[in-house]
Amino acid sequence: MAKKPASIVECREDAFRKIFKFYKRRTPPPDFSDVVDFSKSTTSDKVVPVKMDPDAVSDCDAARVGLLPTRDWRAFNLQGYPGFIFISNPFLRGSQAFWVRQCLKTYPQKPNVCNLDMHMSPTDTQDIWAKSVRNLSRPVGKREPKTLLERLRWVTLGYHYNWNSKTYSANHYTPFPTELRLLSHQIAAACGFPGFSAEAGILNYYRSDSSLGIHVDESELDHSRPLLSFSFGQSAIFLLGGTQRQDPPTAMYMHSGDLMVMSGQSRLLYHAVPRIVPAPQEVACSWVSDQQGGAGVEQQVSSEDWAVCSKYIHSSRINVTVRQVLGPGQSFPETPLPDGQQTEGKRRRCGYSPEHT
Ligand SMILES: O=C(O)CCC(=O)C(=O)O
Ligand SMILES: [Mn+2]
Repeated sequence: MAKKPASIVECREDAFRKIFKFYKRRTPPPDFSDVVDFSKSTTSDKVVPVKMDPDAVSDCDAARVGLLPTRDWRAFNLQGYPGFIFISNPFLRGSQAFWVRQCLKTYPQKPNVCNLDMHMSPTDTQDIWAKSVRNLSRPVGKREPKTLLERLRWVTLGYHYNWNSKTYSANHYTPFPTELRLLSHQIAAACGFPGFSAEAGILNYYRSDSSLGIHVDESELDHSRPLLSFSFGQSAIFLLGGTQRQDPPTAMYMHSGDLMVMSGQSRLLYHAVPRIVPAPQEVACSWVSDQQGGAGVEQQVSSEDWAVCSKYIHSSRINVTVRQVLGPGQSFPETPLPDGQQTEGKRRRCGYSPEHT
């Protein structure tokens, strides 16, 4: 067969990056009309409604972690992406406040690990929330330099992801947060993965100008388990591609409260976040009352804490991914690779934690 001219090969190789750059572009702003929006009652033939297993999670267990009964979830498959499930905000009204508070106040605390630990002493990163709140209440204009909360980019939980070697290891583990484990367990069970065990978490904190580069999540040792992703705050354009960089991705909105489950053939697909976009008005308006009125998890959030959280999510986005690292009975390889070294297969993540333009 005749060899393709270099320009055509390059063009095919660039398919994901081209679309990534298209959505990242500031001037002129891109046309968003092709972006799938699962929050709208869409009739697109790409979007296929799917029913959750009604018996997998009791209404009481769901409510305990702030979820609607599974029969009321609006869940979808996407044509061409077997194993990909999108659940459009299955949270009870008001319960996102609890999860946002956990992501901003609780999970950045020790013994969890965050980006600030890379260049600050443990004492300086000891109580990110308290140190930031103190500064946030200063008069506007006298708030330089940025608070630690504003400088937070990522937090890792459970088996702490090593960004250099792109691996997890047995000797860098701290207990995975119980309530997030429970939430993940229930979502996975409803999607047909009753044995899911939340072992590692990566939280990404995005400002309005942040993006997340094209990558595949393949560092987990068992890929037969789903990867769960939760979003809070501002919306994102999420790109879901194929197994090759030259496969053009599908663009979709991820709004506050939305969940994604990447499993089966979709577990190892290229994906990226080229852009953060303002939350639709009805979503942002619902946060105003998020801390009031209910009888569930949001009641654990004080109005002082909610004032800080609500201010934060009005300009930022938080994404939480939860992963099972090991299969049943599996253990880490005896001799982990030295720090900074990686295998060929692990090299596909680039620009992994949020970047800012
Ligand atoms: O922010 C997102 O929606 C994606 C995050 C992600 O892909 C990751 O943490 O691996
Ligand atoms: Mn990812």
